[in-house]
Amino acid sequence: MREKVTALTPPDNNKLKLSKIKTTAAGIPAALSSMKHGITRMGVAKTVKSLMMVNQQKGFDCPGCAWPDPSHRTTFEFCENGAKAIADEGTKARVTPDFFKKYSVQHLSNQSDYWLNKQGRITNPMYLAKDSSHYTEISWDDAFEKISTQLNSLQSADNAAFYTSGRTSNEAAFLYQAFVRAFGTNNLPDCSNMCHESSGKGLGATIGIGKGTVTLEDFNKAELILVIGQNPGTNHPRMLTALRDAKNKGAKIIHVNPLPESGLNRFKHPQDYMTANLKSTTLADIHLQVKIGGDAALVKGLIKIHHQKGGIDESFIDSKTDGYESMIESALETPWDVICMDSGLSRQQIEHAGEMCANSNATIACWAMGLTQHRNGVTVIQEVVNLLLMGGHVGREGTGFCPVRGHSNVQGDRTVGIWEAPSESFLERLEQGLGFQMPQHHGYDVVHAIKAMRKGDIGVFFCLGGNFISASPDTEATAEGMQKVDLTIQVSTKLNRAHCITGKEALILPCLGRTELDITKDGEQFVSVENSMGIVHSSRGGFRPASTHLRSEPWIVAQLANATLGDKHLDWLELTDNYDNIRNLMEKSLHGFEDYNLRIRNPNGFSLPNPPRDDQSFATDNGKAHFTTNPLPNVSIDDDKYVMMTIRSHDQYNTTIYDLHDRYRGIHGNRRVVMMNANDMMERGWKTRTIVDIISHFNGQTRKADQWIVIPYDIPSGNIATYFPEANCLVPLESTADISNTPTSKWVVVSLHESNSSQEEE
Ligand SMILES: Nc1nc2c(c(=O)[nH]1)N[C@H]1C(S)=C(S)[C@@H](COP(=O)(O)OP(=O)(O)OC[C@H]3O[C@@H](n4cnc5c(=O)[nH]c(N)nc54)[C@H](O)[C@@H]3O)O[C@H]1N2
Ligand SMILES: Nc1nc2c(c(=O)[nH]1)N[C@H]1C(S)=C(S)[C@@H](COP(=O)(O)OP(=O)(O)OC[C@H]3O[C@@H](n4cnc5c(=O)[nH]c(N)nc54)[C@H](O)[C@@H]3O)O[C@H]1N2
Ligand SMILES: [Mo]
Repeated sequence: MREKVTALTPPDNNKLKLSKIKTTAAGIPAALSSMKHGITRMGVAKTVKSLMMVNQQKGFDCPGCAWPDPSHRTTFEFCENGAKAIADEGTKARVTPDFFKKYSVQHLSNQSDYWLNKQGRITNPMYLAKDSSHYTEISWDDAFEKISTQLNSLQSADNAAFYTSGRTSNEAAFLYQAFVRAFGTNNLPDCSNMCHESSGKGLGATIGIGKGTVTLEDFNKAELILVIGQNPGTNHPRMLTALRDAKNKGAKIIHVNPLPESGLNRFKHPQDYMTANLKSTTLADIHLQVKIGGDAALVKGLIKIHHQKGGIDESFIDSKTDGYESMIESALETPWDVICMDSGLSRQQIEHAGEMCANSNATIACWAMGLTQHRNGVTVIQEVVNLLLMGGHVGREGTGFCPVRGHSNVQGDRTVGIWEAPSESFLERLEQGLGFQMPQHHGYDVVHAIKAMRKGDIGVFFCLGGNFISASPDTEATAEGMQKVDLTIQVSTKLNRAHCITGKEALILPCLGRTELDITKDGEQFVSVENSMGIVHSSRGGFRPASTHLRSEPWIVAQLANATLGDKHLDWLELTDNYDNIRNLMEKSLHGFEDYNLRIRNPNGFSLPNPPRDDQSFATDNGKAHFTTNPLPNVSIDDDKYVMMTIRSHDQYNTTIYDLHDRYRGIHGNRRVVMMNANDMMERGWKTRTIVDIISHFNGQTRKADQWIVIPYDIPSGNIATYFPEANCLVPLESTADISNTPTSKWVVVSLHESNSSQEEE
């Protein structure tokens, strides 16, 4: 019998240690940490070899993030957190069939995320039968037989959903969407729905492409760089090198964030020590410590000042845009007291930053989850678009939009068809290339997939990577839905909570990671990925796979398709003998992939078409970039409540917890903390380490998470921060961004209550 499993992340009951917030990012501690993570998990030789292969032209793309590689690379093109991602995949530890014999699913679900990940690489396909307590080994053939039987017995293809996480290569993702559409549905939810969906929607509607418009070279030409709502020191460390270089060439940087994130303060490139250069660089010229959700108000203020101080590109506005008059009128009508109240900033601070915008001839705006995961995620990005369009800061050197993507191929996955709401023209081209008809009606995104599961409308849920249970909002609601599904399948490298909270039957299909050799009938294969700046390039693994039973993602998808549909749509198996075959098909089916097999062999890859960047043209309804007029969001909350954002620590990759430290923020050993303003703590009579329960409030419903440790932190009054995935149980399923439907992981209204029992003693 299967016993009750735990969907909520159990705490690691270690002692919390606090140290000062770091003012300098990277430096020697980062170099040491890279080596330590590598050596303890992979050994010395593999650590050195892997660090020399990552992001090299003949090596593999770092699975850490989607930041691009410079065309003139050094021998070491990695950062501390990329090194951790590689060590995590290259670990010597193994999760074998014996491991699953020893531990029941219930036992596993009681372990923390940190423990689960630490157990190592999954070595064999595993099956969890209905009502059974343990996974048992299964052959690949039997696994595909089970999946295809279930898929083919569904009433409608729409009773299946197919999730993708953003590490999947272009080749695997393209084949996967082709299979899903041949099967008959557009139910292709992906991690992007929880991530940069708001950026895609916001940019698509205004500049005609849902992607960024800058290149790495633009950073060297920029006069002003806005870094809004992101923590590059932790999540995109190689971006700090680009910011440092920009800074050395005279650019100014404005950091907009409720937290004083260390990376934006001072940066010391670890490799500088090799040249005995001991200086660190100050990055941000000003830090605007905006209140959570206050960016829309701030940008309205910046627009007002920009308008007043000049620097407006009238000829660009006249010839290439529309909507300026109404946008500017609305900004000018917005009273300063509202702007200051909502943003939490003084008029003087905004004036200073606004003048910097007006004085810059070349501005770049970068952002990440601090903007996208809000109810107004789409419109706040459109405010940033308004600000840059005013000065014509797009499609010129040193200017443009830079949504900084998360997963290393999340952008590529969408480009090649992982899209639950495909446009007619996209489908038409796919149909032409692939030669079969596709379903036109849109499918489920992440939140709609969870709702469909909860209604019992999903019979098969297939996940190509990721950790759906822990990444999704409202953990308990998601778990309830997942447990109603008949069969869930996880294609995975490492153990995670999604292997514990499953459908009635479940399969784990273990796959090769980015760093591993992929050899097919036709020899060694490489795959391709697209970085955050629209450059498509190759990635080739170099290590012996963690187990002989592992298979590549393209192979797994092709077997799945063949078992389910036979070869009536495509010869799936032949396609994966040699990935050039898949790329030939992609060339025929996708815009911008001409001569794919040739161009992907360029050492630096190639750029996809990007009309705003290429020639300042905008593929919108009327060929103009649109200024938009957006009302300010309502950011007022009751006096006894706080706004909570759920963020990443320095030692995690999304739901993968590498370790229990958040070095730059000075938080060590325990992740169950609430970062809180010291005055707010005093008002409640709370000291450091007071234990509280958090209750989130939404539409009259409440959700509760017990036993969190309060610590004082440099954060605006009324705001608090917690780590995800622990706090995900507090993010309401219904609380999503308008238009993009992204969960509002950075805007959760909560109350805090001193807990009766104490978790730890000093
Ligand atoms: N090492 C490592 N690298 C990663 C990841 C990882 O987990 N670990 N994850 C990858 C993925 S998938 C992604 S999407 C990216 C995520 O990269 P980030 O977006 O940098 O990640 P978060 O930790 O969510 O940080 C959000 C930042 O926004 C700020 N913020 C929150 N709310 C607001 C707001 O209302 N306004 C403003 N201005 N700022 C706000 C927070 O203080 C924080 O600094 O990183 C990618 N890279
Ligand atoms: N509260 C809150 N929730 C959030 C966020 C937040 O900021 N706050 N951020 C959201 C964001 S931006 C994102 S992108 C999502 C992330 O959501 P996901 O992408 O679903 O989650 P990950 O934690 O990145 O997935 C980790 C798992 O992927 C598997 N994996 C790793 N490498 C590979 C590989 O090469 N192939 C395959 N098949 N599997 C692999 C491993 O088994 C690992 O356990 O979470 C979202 N959830
Ligand atoms: Mo993400």
